[in-house]
Amino acid sequence: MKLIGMLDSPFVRRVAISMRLLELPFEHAAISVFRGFDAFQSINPVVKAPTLVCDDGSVLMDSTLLLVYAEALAGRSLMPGAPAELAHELRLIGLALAACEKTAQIVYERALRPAEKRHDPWVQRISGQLLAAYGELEHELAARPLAVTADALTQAGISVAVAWTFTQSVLAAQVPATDFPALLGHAAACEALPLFRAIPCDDAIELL
Ligand SMILES: N[C@@H](CCC(=O)N[C@@H](CS)C(=O)NCC(=O)O)C(=O)O
Repeated sequence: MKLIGMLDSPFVRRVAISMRLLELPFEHAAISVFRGFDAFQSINPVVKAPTLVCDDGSVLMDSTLLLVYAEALAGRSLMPGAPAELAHELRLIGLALAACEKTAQIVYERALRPAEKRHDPWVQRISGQLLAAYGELEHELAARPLAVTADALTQAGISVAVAWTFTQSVLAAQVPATDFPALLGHAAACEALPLFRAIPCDDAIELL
């Protein structure tokens, strides 16, 4: 099984950390969807990170779908089974994924779109959505902290920490850490775990 994509992508990183936690062996190929476009395209013509090449040759994409497959392989889930707990978990994951998506959109706007073609209302909109996602997450974590030990970590715990670290690595000025103490504490505790340290968010952000 081979996971394709850079670890500076939160979508790739949450899958890599989850697969490690699920004790699934896999190879990792750090191919960029930008700098490595041709190599990526030869594996997955759609060029989406993460991509998973299964042992039978199937090519899967989308982090959430990869995690469905990984959990089926592992025979266990990183999510609670009881509906009320699951709804809470899914809400946190949805907020974290929205934060990742909005962060990536802002990075793409800044790095890829020529300045004269930027549309400020759109940038304002996605910036507001990003802050809204982290505002909601902060509220949730302040009321009910997530577990941060390797044996109690859930998918929400992983995805929230990965999202926060990603945004802080590229947009720290736009999302001041001091405004989000619960998120800061959760991510710091997760990033200190050997599991997270083994799969670091690449320092050299080079457009995912
Ligand atoms: N919903 C997808 C989002 C994945 C995504 O947007 N990945 C980015 C890298 S961070 C990508 O593939 N960008 C290239 C593109 O969309 O053309 C997931 O959860 O995997």
